[in-house]
Amino acid sequence: MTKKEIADVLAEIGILLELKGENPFKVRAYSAGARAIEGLEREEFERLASEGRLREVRGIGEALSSKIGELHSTGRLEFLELLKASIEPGLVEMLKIPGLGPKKIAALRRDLAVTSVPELEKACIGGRVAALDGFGDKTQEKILAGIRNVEAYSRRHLWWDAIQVAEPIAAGLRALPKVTQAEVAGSLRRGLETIGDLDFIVAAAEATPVVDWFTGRAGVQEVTAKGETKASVRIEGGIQADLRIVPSEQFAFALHHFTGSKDHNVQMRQRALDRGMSLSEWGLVGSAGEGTARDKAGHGKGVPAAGEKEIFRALGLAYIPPELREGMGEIAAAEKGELPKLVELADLRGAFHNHTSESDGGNTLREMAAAAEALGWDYIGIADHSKSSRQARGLTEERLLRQVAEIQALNASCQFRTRVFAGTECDILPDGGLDFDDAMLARLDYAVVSVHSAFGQDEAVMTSRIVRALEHPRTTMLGHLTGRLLLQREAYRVDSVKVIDAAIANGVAIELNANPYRLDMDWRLWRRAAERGLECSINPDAHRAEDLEYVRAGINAARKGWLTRENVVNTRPINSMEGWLARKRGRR
Ligand code: DGT
Ligand code: CA
Ligand code: CA
Ligand code: ZN
Repeated sequence: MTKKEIADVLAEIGILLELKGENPFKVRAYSAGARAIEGLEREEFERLASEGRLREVRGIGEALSSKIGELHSTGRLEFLELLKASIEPGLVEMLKIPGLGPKKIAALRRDLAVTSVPELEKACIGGRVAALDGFGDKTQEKILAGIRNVEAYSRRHLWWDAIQVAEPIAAGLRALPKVTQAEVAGSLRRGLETIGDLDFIVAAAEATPVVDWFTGRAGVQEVTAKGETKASVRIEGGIQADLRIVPSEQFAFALHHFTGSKDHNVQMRQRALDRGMSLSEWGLVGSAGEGTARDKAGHGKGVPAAGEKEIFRALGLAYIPPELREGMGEIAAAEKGELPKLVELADLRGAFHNHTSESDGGNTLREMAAAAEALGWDYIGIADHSKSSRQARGLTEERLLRQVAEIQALNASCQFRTRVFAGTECDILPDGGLDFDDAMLARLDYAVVSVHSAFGQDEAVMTSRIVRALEHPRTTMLGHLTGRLLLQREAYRVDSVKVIDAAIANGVAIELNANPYRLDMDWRLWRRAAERGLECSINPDAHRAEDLEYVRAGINAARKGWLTRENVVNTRPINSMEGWLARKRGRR
């Protein structure tokens, strides 16, 4: 297990102990231990752990060091497994409800004997939660709303999580004998930000062994349907997955049909009808009376298609990439040959919104630069939090100046091929002012400005607050426009169109925050905005070195937003990027 995984386990133990109402000192020992581990450099941790010297670290005692040792060498911990088994699963489930921490849950269990979400819901409706010490009407209302959100959200999954589950299954299907092709279709292939279920389409000469493999895999929790050529299962994380097996001559049609979207399919079918044909998951056939040959079942003879390209071509269309198949004008554009050349992962040369351990990140400046270099990036921008974001250990002017000097020294040392830009993720204060003054901002290469407080402002106030920040001459780009967390937290209320107008008018880019929970600004807004001249920066908002890979999710969303390489500023080579940043620094 890695340092980060071990720290997560310790933090989890702390939470579970607190949930059980254990002694606060014991609880604190685990959360402090987690922080102590996180604070160590990776090499240092590895050395101390393998030499059995973790006790030398402040905040790690005898009990903790032996548990960390067990985790480090075996990847398991008997203590944790016993602990989990001793807690009602309903209590752990309650942790997902916003506003409910372990301490409150322990109190609910102690005073109301509530041990599951449905029981808690009942207690809220009956007003018994509000009557408890430290709860009150407002908390009770919030819990009830939270329960309903969790229910609504638990039916869908993040694209990022779903793809990690789906890719090994698709690879496993491809590796089966007699399987010629296998793809994930559905919303996952379209790159939608959340996924209802997975849809696998397989071309195989023989279906039974494929169905057996799919339903018998380790990790299948439940087989919900099993037929000759299809099956449905529930797998790890509660994700549903559908499988369909077709003969290879039908594969392209089935893949197209089950990729969807529904709206896209409806429009494609209508187009086929308008041309005297009929399109379905089985094929594309000429209708009766057109002199087409007919098979034994009376169907017209099908148009052959080795791939989806041929299906589109047969209907007079250019190939439409799956990301665009949302029934939002892609067919008209394909007919006129006006589909955009979509931006690709390989086009990215760097990214700007990244944190280090100086604020709330998990890796040092040097580690972030090394990770960017490993990705082949020409540049990486560091944008740690600003001083008002206290919970994220935001940097004061003094600390930021020190970081700028460190970045300059690192660049001068030429240790990495990747150039580091010095920036900030500067809080937009509740009145729209920025968290740093002009003199401070002038020392930086750029400023990402973001809202991290006063989410409850009404729409007009929030909108003019953000617009004011965009009008600031030192603002380079706007971070996470709406603050939404997919499946977790609603967006704050803001007039996106007014914000986009202001960004264009002030030559400010808006980020496409590539964190899989954010993907903010939403892809649905990008096409129109980019047509009107808005520039996009695809930003991982990385808090750890491996988070830089989130740009993959960002590229997905950008493609869904019809963006080309020209629309995305961080596809620029370094010289042109420097020029673009410098505009805002009054040098040109
Ligand atoms: P999801 O799973 O909710 O994230 O969304 P999808 O798009 O993966 O939808 P799903 O799994 O229900 O079905 C996969 C594709 O199959 C869908 O995108 C289009 C096609 N499909 C399913 N039901 C219908 C339908 O009633 N009419 C049409 N035209 N296509 C359908
Ligand atoms: Ca699906
Ligand atoms: Ca499905
Ligand atoms: Zn932020």
